[in-house]
Amino acid sequence: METSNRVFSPWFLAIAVYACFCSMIRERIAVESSHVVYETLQGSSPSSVDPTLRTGYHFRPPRNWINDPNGPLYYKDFYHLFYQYNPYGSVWGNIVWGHSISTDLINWKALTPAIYPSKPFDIFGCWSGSATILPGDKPAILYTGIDTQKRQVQNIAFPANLSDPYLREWVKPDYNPVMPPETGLNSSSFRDPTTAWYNPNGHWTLIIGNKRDADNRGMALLYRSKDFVKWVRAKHPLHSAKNSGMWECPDFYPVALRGKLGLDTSVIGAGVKHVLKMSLDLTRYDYYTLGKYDDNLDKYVPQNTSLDNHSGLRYDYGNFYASKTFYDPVKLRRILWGWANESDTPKVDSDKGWAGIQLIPRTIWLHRNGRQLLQWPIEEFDTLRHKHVSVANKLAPAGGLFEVKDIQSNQADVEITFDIPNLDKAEDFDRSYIGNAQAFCGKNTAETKGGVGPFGLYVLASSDLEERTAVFFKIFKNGNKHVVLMCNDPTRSTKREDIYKPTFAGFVDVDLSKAKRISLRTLIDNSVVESFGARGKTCITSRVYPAVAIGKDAHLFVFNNGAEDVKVSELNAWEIRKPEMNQEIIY
Ligand code: DQQ
Repeated sequence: METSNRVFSPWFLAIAVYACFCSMIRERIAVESSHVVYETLQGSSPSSVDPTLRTGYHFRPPRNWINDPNGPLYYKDFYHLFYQYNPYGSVWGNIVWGHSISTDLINWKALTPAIYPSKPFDIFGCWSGSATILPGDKPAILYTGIDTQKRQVQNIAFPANLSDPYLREWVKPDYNPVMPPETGLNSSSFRDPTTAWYNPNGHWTLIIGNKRDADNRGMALLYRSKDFVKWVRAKHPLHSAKNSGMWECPDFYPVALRGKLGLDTSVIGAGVKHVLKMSLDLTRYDYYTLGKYDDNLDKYVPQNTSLDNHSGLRYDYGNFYASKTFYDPVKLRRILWGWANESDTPKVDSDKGWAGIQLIPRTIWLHRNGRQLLQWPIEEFDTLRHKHVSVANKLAPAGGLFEVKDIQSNQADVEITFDIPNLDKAEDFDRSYIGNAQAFCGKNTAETKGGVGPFGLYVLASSDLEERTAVFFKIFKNGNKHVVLMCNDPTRSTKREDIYKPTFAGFVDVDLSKAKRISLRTLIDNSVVESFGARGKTCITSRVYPAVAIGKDAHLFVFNNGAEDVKVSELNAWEIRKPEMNQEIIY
């Protein structure tokens, strides 16, 4: 099979040309398809991990490689997170389900792997999957196994002991696989079962990611079961889109039309919309549509404001992939977990002894405009805030910048609101970039002088600003409306030249004619920059590896390279404490 440490490689060019994603080729130098095995780097971990650029407060195991979050669930007072894990190295391979527990989703204790190859139906790997809580508070996991014939098959596992709140041991019945690839299905593009929902017509329903080779059609295959053991594929997929390639890690869930409360995955009815997310292997981004689920036909139709292609909405416009949500029955919210890969070379990852993190869990809900989702770090994250500085009503003059001092900003949380008193100097937006923010920001960097903006933050910056990662906004006119872009520019994030430094960007759906202000929250954690624009409307994550701006030598600046002054009406920044992060393993 395939593997990868880096998501990005020359393979992408060939694949993308084939798929006619020509504009993307310009944006992303290279994207590597999943599952490339670096044989020489397996089992070559150093004796201790290199702490220099390692994240402090993002989810990670004690050492080695991780990828997709799997089967998040809540059971008997504990949150559980499983994840794709290589016990033998810091590149992809030998995949098992790592397992950790928490009472607050921020402090984690590591357990031994929950699901690992041990049977003919998963002997070559235990790949991604999801948990469903069955009636009587009984968790079940469905996951993809790689069987003796290297086929992708879907298996079920149950806790060995329901009175163990840690759910340490899982049993895989011998009647597995419960969903083998039937004749006609490509057994190497058949994976990642979702959480099941209960259809009022009397059956459990779930989807599995798939690709039909004939027209490169990505699909969400639909399966039904009355007893959760015998599963039958429906004639039609829940949804599909031609030329979209393999749909990895699909997710399907309801959101309330109003308010922030989340809904159990089985909620269906008039007061909800549904979200269908797929992780496109071709581009390595997570896309979603909002739409209507018809439970009689088991069909999903995206609403007309949701583009059902690679120009559509993304959870995050940066390094964020293979995400999964779950319903938190304690705080009645839906929580999103996403994986951020490294952007360093596999050899360096291997030498460091670690690779991959899960991003800060985000509460996710529908914006009242019904057109998009909003995301915000879970409230528990704020308990890690300590030393604090604030700035109020300070000018960021055209062409100027100022430093935010008195906190150590290599592990920090920064919230800032920019007031833009005058939009007259906003330039006309080049309409050829409509739908392609990333290409625009790739050309127009943080240094490109503009009318209104670029303004924003330089994070993980050296004192002389030779190294810096810019997170910023730029505002344009389009007729009598404004176009707002949010960009993450890592091109000067490090002096090292062997690192992949893609510029990421998204549009921000805000109406500046009402309130001429825009907010930004950025979580900085040594080698990750995770940003939330306009209270979670547009999110961008990137991985950066400074050579100088490390630890105490990392600085934080507010800059404005536009021709118009902007005002920082409010800035609050906190140092972030290190939580308990999987230090000790509980057996
Ligand atoms: N990662 C898993 C697959 C999934 C991919 C293997 C997505 O199940 O499709 O580690 O990153």
